[in-house]
Amino acid sequence: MAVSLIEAISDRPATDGGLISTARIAAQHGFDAALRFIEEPKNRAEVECALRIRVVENALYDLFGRGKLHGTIHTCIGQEFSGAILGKYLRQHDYVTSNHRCHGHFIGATGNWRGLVDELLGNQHGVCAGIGSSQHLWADNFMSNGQQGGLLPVAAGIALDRKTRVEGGVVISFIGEGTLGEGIVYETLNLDALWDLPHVIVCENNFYSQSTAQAFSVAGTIAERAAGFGVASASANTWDLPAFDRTLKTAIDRARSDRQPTFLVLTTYRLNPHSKGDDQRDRKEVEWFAARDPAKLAIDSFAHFAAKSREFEEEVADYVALAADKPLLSPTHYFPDQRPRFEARAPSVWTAVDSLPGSDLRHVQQLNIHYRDHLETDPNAYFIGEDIADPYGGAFKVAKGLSTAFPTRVRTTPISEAAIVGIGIGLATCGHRSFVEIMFGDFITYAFDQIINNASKFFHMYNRRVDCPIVIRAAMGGRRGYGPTHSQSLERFLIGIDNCCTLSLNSLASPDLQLKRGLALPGPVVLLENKIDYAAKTYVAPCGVTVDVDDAAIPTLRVRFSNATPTVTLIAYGGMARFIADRLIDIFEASDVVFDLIVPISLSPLNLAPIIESVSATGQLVTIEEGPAFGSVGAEIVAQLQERDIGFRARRVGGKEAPIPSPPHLETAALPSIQDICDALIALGKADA
Ligand SMILES: Cc1ncc(C[n+]2csc(CCOP(=O)(O)OP(=O)(O)O)c2C)c(N)n1
Ligand SMILES: [Mg+2]
Repeated sequence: MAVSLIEAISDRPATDGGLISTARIAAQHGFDAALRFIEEPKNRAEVECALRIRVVENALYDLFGRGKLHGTIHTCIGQEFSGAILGKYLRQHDYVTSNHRCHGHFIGATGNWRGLVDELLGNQHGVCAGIGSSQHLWADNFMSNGQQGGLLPVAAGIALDRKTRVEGGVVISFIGEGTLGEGIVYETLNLDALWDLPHVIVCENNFYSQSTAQAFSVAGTIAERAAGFGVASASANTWDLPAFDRTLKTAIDRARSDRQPTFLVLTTYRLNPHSKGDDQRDRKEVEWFAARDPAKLAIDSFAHFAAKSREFEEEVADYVALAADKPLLSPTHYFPDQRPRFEARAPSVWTAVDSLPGSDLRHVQQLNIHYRDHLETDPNAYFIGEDIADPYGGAFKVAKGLSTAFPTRVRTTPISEAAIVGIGIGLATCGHRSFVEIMFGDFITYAFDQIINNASKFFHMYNRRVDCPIVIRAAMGGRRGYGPTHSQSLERFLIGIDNCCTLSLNSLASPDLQLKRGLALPGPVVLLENKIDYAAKTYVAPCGVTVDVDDAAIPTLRVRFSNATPTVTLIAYGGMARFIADRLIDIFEASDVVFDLIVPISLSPLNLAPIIESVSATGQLVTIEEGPAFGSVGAEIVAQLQERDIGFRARRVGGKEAPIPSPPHLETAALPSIQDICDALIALGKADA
């Protein structure tokens, strides 16, 4: 069904915001002004930049149409002046983030059109060696990614860095009007305003979101969205170029000098399809705007620009011919070292934990001291989260005293898990180790886009040049009666995230010992603390039981009976580890089985060495975790051991596949019990017989 602006708007008269008139009036009136801008000698560089963008986009579109580009592209034909004028106001430390329609912004910001062409042709000279292609660019303080709105909080994090570390540095982010449907836009606006961030968000309103006319995707008015947050909003369009030039300058100046955000709504129109072959717009409507195309105006009206355009066409065509023969990135360069930092090593060297410095403080106090030390020794580190400011100090008090000691770097935030993780990611890409607290682990789900599409992907997709040392801390686990949305253990979802380390702390040893080198990792870390463990003091092994730690960078702990040979390996982590350790004797007495309890701290990647060592000796394995066994850490361990052809038999014990209920008797029934563990041990024994 063809949906034109006119048809769309006639359906929605109350909310059309005068769409057709806005666009048409902007184009009609602005067109004269465009001429004034174009003929001004001082604007020559910007006009030429717009023509360069046009020529490159035409070339790419042509290649795409002929099947010479892999994947997809979104050209900005008709919208070029947006990127072209941007370049005029950028300074060395400024940063630009963009979206799927990023080519014009990239060329405007960096001038590196050759690197862009190489990138889209997929060769190794591309700005990211051809890995990300059209939508995933990183170079010279420019970053684009393909999920709508997902880079906005990252940009806000970079803006926080620019505000505190870089005199006058600002961040400019581009989104489309269709992206106004994403909640992350509003989380970011809120934080931009609360923290006075030097962040200019340019919302390019081209009236369509893929195939959907604005009347079907945007309610109310666009500019007033920002006003509600107290963020200055401004309007401009890509026809009245002098006004856009002034408006953009004012917005960037406000960020640079006053350290204030601006939301700039830029009315524009794309003349090409969204991507290719996906244009259902009324042709008359497109033609109407094509007749008012400022780039064409420059070419048609000025011999200089016509000549320039031809010159660019030749230059770009020559370059495309050259680029087509350039070498492609080899798979061995892209995949040389899957999980290089955590290679399984054997045999493990074990040390008794009680021979190492211990602590009789509660786990929460030990964590507090641990993070305080981090903030003290690393003046660039940030610690952010909901309700963490003093005197409250966080829901579980891990942050107690930190905001008083480090008031600029320890920041309490609104309830915006996605945005605060995004801000932590932005800070991390600028070299700040950032700790972001998720009050209840269940709510890390809000931040999944940030973790999966940003933090975990940056390093590889930007060709190994963007590290993201964020630590996302979350209070995980049940047994406190908090009920279905505050008790779940989400490890099985987290371990599936590539290039992201999932660590699970326990109270069998001090956090310092468990994290001795863990937080120096260059990539993102999800660090799970356990709600039950917070109140516990470090485990003291009963007589005849020892706790050992191995020598891996992220260690594994082992609890074992001193004078007996284990016949089964138990594996548990997080709060479950302490739950079992506190009941070792009960389990032994009920099952009559001598076992090793192996407690990994890194769940992903898994260090298999100590597990292999134990299971090779026992031949029997029981994994125990609070989350259901389906698709779990236990499932992964069993699969990996199986692939190593160790003869063993296994059982997995996990929680019920149901929301965790609040009443104690039901919650207890939902989570693994000592009886469940004994049953698994006995079942293994029976299978052996
Ligand atoms: C989170 C997310 N949902 C869906 C998509 C698929 N998608 C790519 S572009 C696009 C339309 C974006 O519209 P708008 O923000 O107006 O930008 P424009 O394409 O008009 O420049 C959609 C739905 C996506 N990339 N990200
Ligand atoms: Mg749009």
